[in-house]
Amino acid sequence: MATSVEVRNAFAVLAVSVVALKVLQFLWRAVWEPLRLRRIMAKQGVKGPPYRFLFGQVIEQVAFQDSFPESLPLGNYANFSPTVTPQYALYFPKYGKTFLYWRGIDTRLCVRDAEIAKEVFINNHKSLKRSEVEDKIIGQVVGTGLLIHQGEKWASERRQLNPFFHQDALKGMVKAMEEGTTMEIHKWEQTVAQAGGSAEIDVEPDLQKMSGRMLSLTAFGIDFDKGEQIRELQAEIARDVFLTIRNPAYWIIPGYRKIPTKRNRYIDQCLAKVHSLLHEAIDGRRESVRNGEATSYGDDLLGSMLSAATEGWDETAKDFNLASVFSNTQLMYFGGQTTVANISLFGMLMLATHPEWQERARKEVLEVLGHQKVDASALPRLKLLGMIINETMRLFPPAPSIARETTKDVQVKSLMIPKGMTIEFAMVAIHQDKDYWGEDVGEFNPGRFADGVAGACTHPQAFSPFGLGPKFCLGSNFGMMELKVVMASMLQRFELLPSPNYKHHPTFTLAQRPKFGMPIILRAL
Ligand code: HEM
Ligand SMILES: *[C@@H]1O[C@H](CO)[C@@H](O)[C@H](O)[C@H]1NC(C)=O
Ligand SMILES: CC(=O)N[C@H]1CO[C@H](CO)[C@@H](O)[C@@H]1O
Repeated sequence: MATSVEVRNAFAVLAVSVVALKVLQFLWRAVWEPLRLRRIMAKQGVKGPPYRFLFGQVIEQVAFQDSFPESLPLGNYANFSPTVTPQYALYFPKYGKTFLYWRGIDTRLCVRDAEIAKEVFINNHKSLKRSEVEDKIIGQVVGTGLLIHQGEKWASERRQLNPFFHQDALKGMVKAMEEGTTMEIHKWEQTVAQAGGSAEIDVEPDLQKMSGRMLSLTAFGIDFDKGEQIRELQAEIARDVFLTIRNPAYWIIPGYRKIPTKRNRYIDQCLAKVHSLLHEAIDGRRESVRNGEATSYGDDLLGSMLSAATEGWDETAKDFNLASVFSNTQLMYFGGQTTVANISLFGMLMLATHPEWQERARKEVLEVLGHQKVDASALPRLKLLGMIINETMRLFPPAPSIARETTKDVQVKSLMIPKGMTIEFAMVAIHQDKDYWGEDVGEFNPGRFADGVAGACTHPQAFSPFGLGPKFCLGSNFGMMELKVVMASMLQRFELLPSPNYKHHPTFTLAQRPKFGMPIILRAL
């Protein structure tokens, strides 16, 4: 019979072994793997800064990012956006079209070559998975919808969601989009009128609200006030999550987000509120159909999803159930709101600083619409506006990069990318590469899109604001429509002038944004 001492000793040995195993595993991931991947890439001529234990280049990048003055010059946009993607400005000029760097212990191959990007993200997409490091960050804000899923679950959700984003389904939403713009536009009209015809307004908070309201009205319909609250909470969460990952502790303490620091607790509180608002909206609609108050779930996005969903809340089940409605509403809310807000924001800046394009765009809007409300049939005829939006997304793509991890070795022409590598598609850097765009790559010139994307650049993947491969943005048409509605409504009413108080300093939290807001002078027409 074992004595209690023997039992205790056995436990001690077991505990020590478990700890030792964990330590070894960690060292393997934090030392062996980075150096192994570095060696394989170095042999193939891919270079980069040296691996720094645990932190990689995080500290260097944050310091570089913080070294820039508050206000950067406007005009040359082919500078690898150093305040947004410091890694590109630091290493592309030094190492060429591909380089290796570390985000914490995560080894990343940065690619500014559209052909390699096509081979990897489109032709070899089956050998990729989403980056766990990245999903741990972004998943806190967007939840677990389509964006995060892969494999069969992704394919079945994507099939279910696709019909809601077909051109025909979207046409019915233009009216709600237009309604979403009216509140801020009226506010601006009043402010401008009271100030005697022209006024300086920080349009950032207003465009955020406008974009949120457009989505609330199309997606949430009758519950649009819940949508508003969700938008505000998600913005808070995004800000705090991104402050968290600037802290080196995040990168070395496993489970850092579970430590009850003030900020961690705040993020959790906001998340809990988002969840309860989503539950209220979903339960509310189901309740009113069940008790006969309503005959259907409604024809907005939430209603359409609810009609298609099966009962049950199983996130892992293959079918499109209530958990899928929940998570995809949370995802679209964030994915659809900040992107559109941020593009319209930089679009306004570009129009204010390029009066010749502003004039031409206004002329087109007035020819197509006069002073009528924007409607679905007018949108395809706003061609110049489409070019201006594309040129804005080229220079200020809300998602400046897209990352995936290889699940097996991938051979791309003469380059062998080993399993376990994170591949970072350097979208904003490819958008700024003169090899694809020509000598005027640093200028804002919507004219380059006169013959569409094919006429603007020399490689189809050199312009990828909506991503590339099967996970291409589901809401790209939806977003383009919203952007046209916003820009057209604005151009009908105001002349935009640059403000001397604007400080150009784009940053990245989960999408590009101006660090110090976006004051623009609006003058009534
Ligand atoms: C107009 C601005 C927008 C831009 C620039 C944009 C950009 C992107 C990008 C780059 C991706 C791919 C991410 C990746 O591969 O990791 C993506 C995915 C996605 N976007 Fe958008 N987006 C926009 C608007 C919208 C809107 C308005 C919605 C919905 C209402 C939306 C919903 C989605 C969804 C659901 C996915 C995931 C697709 C999948 O994984 O299959 N987006 N978006
Ligand atoms: C703008 O970009 C989108 C997405 O890549 C494309 O479908 C559209 O044709 C482009 N429009 C113009 C005018 O270039
Ligand atoms: C105007 C606007 O909505 N800007 C947003 C851009 O994206 C960041 C983060 O995703 C938001 O915090 C900004 O509010």
